[in-house]
Amino acid sequence: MKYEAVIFDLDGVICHTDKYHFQAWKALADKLGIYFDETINNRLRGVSRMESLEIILERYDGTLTQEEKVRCAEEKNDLYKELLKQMSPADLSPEVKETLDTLRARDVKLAIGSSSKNARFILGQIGLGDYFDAISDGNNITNSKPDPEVFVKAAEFLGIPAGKCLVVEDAEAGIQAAAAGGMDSAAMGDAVRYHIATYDMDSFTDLQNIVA
Ligand code: B16
Ligand code: MG
Repeated sequence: MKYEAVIFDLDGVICHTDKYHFQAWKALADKLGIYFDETINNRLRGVSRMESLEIILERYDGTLTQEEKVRCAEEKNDLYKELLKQMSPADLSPEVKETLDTLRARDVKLAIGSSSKNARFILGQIGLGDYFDAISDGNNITNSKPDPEVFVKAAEFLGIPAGKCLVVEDAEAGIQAAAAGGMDSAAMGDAVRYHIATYDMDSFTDLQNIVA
């Protein structure tokens, strides 16, 4: 088999939390009087929480101390976590679950490689709390995508060489991170339009053919 492991990004691949990120950042932006829309929100895909805040503050007239920035990020995250409580196993699509089960039945190792510090909570909400063989997330990295660290760690946790791992991503920075880590990638959603991945997918089930 060409790949012994598949490392999945979480937000935008396994499930969709964009609307909750948007709502929570919008509430903060409104409070600070900063313009914020879906296009700016799109730039936050795969980017860490503090880097996301810096992108939002590009349109801020004043200046914030580091302490104030940390408080803003905490405030956004508190609201985001409240919103995440609405998520349930119904937010896991049948095609995602079926594809994961098919890959597992072929003895492919399955891992998460997410920038989010809330990854384990989200996985629990959608009923995949104990599902993956390894989870590499925002809590075990110091450099975020496009740095390959999150995927390199996932491969290490699995004990599989990078050349035998396939990364599935919806963010441009995530595809770049996979390449920087010496891994092939499969793009879905927003990442498809850049045509920089090893494979561009139409649907999640395409993975069943890619990992043949
Ligand atoms: P948190 P992913 C990323 O998750 C999101 O795409 C990105 O929008 C978010 O800022 C980042 O996680 C950090 O999330 O604030 O929960 O730590 O796509 O890498 O799974
Ligand atoms: Mg993503």
